[in-house]
Amino acid sequence: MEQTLVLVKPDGVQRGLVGEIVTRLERRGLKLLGMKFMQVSRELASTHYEAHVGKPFYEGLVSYITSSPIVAMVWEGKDAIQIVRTTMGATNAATAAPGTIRGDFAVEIGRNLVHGSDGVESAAREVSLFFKADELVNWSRETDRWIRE
Ligand code: D4T
Repeated sequence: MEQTLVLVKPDGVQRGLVGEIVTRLERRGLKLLGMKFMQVSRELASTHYEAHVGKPFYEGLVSYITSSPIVAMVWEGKDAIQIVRTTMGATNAATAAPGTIRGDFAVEIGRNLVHGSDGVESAAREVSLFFKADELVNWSRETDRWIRE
C-alpha cells in the first residue's frame, strides 16, 4: 500500500481551504494516517526542497512555504501518489484542469495551494521528514470494502 505526503501550503491555510482539500482526498477514498498543523522552519524547507537548490524559483519557494502555517498529512491507498496528484491537478495552476484542487481554487504556480509527493522514493523521504513513525496511526476503515473490490 502506498503512502504519500500532502501539504496544504500557506495560501491554502490562509484562504480557509484546509477542510475543502481534506474533504476531496477523503471523498476520493484515500485513508488519512497522520495530520499536523505546523510552521515549517527554513531548515525543514531547504531539506524538503533540496532538489530545487539553485533554480531561479528556489528562494521564492522557501519563503512561501515558511511564510505562514501549513497542514501536513499522510494519506494511504493503492496508487495513493498518483491519485493525490491527479486530484491536485497540474503544478502550474493556470493550466490545471477544472475539477482539480488547483484548477478550481488557484491561478498560478507560485500559489498552488498543495503539495503531493511525486514518486515512491520521494514519498518515503518526505513522510519521514514531516512525521515520526509513532505519529502515523495504523487503523482499519469500515468503508474500505465499498471503496475497493
Ligand atoms: P509540489 O512540490 O508543489 O507538489 O509541486 P510539483 O512536484 O508538482 O512540482 P515541482 O517539484 O516541479 O516544483 C516544486 C514547487 O516549485 C514551484 N515552482 C516550480 C515554481 O514556483 N516555479 C517553477 O517554475 C516551478 C517548476 C511549484 C512547485
